[in-house]
Amino acid sequence: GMRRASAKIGWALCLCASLSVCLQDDPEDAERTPDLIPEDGGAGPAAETPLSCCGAGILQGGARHLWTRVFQAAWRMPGQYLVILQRDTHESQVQRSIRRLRARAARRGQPVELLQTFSGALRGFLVKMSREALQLAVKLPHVHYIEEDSSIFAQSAPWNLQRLLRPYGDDGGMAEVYLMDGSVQSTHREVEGRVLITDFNHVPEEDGVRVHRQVSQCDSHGTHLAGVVSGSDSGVARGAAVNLVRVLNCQGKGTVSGALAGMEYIRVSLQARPADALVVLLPFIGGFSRSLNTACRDLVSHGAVVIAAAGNHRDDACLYSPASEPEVITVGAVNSADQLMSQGAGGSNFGRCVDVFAPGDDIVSASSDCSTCFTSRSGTSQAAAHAAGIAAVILSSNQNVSPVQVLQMMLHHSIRNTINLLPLPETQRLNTPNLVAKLTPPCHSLADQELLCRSVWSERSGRDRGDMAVSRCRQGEEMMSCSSVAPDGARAGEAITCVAHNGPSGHGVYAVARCCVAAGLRCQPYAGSEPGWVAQCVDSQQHLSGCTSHSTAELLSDSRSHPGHRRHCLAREIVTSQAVCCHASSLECHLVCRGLIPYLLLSGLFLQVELSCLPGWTLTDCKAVSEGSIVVEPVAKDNSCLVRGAAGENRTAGVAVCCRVTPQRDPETKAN
Ligand SMILES: [Ca+2]
Repeated sequence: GMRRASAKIGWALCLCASLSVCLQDDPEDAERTPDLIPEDGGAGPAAETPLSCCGAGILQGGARHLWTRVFQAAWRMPGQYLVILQRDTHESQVQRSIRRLRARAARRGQPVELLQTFSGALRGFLVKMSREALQLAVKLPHVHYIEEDSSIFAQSAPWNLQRLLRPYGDDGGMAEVYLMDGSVQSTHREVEGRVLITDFNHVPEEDGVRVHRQVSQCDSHGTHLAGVVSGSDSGVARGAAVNLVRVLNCQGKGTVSGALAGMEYIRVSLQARPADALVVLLPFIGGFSRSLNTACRDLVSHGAVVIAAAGNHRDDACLYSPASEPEVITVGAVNSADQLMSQGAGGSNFGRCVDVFAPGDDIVSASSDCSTCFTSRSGTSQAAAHAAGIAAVILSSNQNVSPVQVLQMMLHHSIRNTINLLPLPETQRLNTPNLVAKLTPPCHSLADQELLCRSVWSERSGRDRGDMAVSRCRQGEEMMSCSSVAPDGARAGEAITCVAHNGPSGHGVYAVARCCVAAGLRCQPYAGSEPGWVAQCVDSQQHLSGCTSHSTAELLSDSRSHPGHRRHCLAREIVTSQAVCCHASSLECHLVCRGLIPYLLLSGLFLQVELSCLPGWTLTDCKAVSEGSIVVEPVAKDNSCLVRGAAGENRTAGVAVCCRVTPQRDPETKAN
């Protein structure tokens, strides 16, 4: 009784206890600590893990999560655990940890079966063991966290054959696409000669005792996707080479541990034979997995463009992996009318973790029924395969573009504001991107010639006073503004963060960073020296791209400063202002400022103004300036800035900053 009660009362205490045990490394202490792992079905902190660990998260003090498993109970694989060790753990220490775990478990009559070791992006091992042995594993030295293995699933389902896709006109011949899927019928006429089946194969057994196994069924998902990526009639990038890494079985099911092993295989192949243009396509989904997201991030840091299905659960994509990983390009699905794909009770996932949507409904491509057969399928897998094809084309026609530049170019050429987001939950309408990916116009190379920006939304902060939300730009991007308060900003060369604070009676805030790429772009924040002081760009070469503000004395719901001049950010008495100042060759920035005007909505009269940048200019900042104390909501969406306030307040204005990098003229053209 006491044991259970103490486990329920203080998780933080339990974890602290286990940490001190780790440090002392005294096996006998283990007997005296309470259970660290909640029982199945119990409402333990593990159930909250996906939310608190997800993406650009909320800063929360307290317990270190040592144990994690997916939110979706049916996808869990109890008894199979990924023991992830600290990053700098030496190979010999990994082996020692395994031996130690086995020895300790053996003393208690608990067998531990080692299934796999990881020595790539993650250090650790996969074991089959009991819950009792798991209690011992948590206390091993060097343990970073333990994740219960879980299932991942292909994200498409057969659909009626209705029409053939009009073939696209580019080839993507320089790019190599690693497809992590089931198998592919490499002799299909659509993909013949372009698909390599690698020797990697790591899949769970099919469910059910008497599975009617048809070879063509095993191939159906992968063959269809390979066709969407590079099929000669139905493909987006018809010249791209596809390498299959088999992580899904004939039922379209795999495991997180299998996917991790597959990514390690790709990593090793890359080290042996570096590729200039590499895309990794992950057309599956599982519950939120810290280890899977880490492995994706690692592939991106090695130069791969990693593209994942958003998932077909009509749900927040942030609750799933690899969809929730910010460094991954997460793709939702739309139908031929550019509306969200729906499939019975399911449909495309959405939310801030989705980067872009792509065609994913009723897509005709290669069928594994015969070498000349076609079929129609729907799903976010198909959408992700489209995006992978587009990425292959971008990579093939632009030398040396980074993964984040590929994302920015894909967003820049997307079709805007066609999706009706009203059916989504209210909190998801604001941060779901209204963008449908399409192919870059041929011969239109943009890399390094334009300023490209996107909005990056944080998770919503908690509702308590002082709760914070953090948004981060990806590696290679510069933050040109932060739409809420930023107390610390960033120093040049460090990770740039955008922090928003919840007000005294607030209901949670978002931090929205404007993250941009351009040749030689460098941004730096300058804070006013004291509250109430003007913040300004000191270098005459720099341009003001945005203003942020915060108050240490009092958290205010109305504490936004604004760019009062071209190079200044004004601040009110107790507010510290910060100017974000950027430099790039031929960068120009200007302010757009306009008062709010009455606007009638169904719910009543509002004051509103929408500010847009002129063609060729990119929105970097969007703020509301108010002399009153009303709640105003500035929202930077795509290339326009929407400011809304309550009726009766007429001293409110919207302020936007628009910037551009003028394309460098060819000196020879100039001479003529
Ligand atoms: Ca992303």
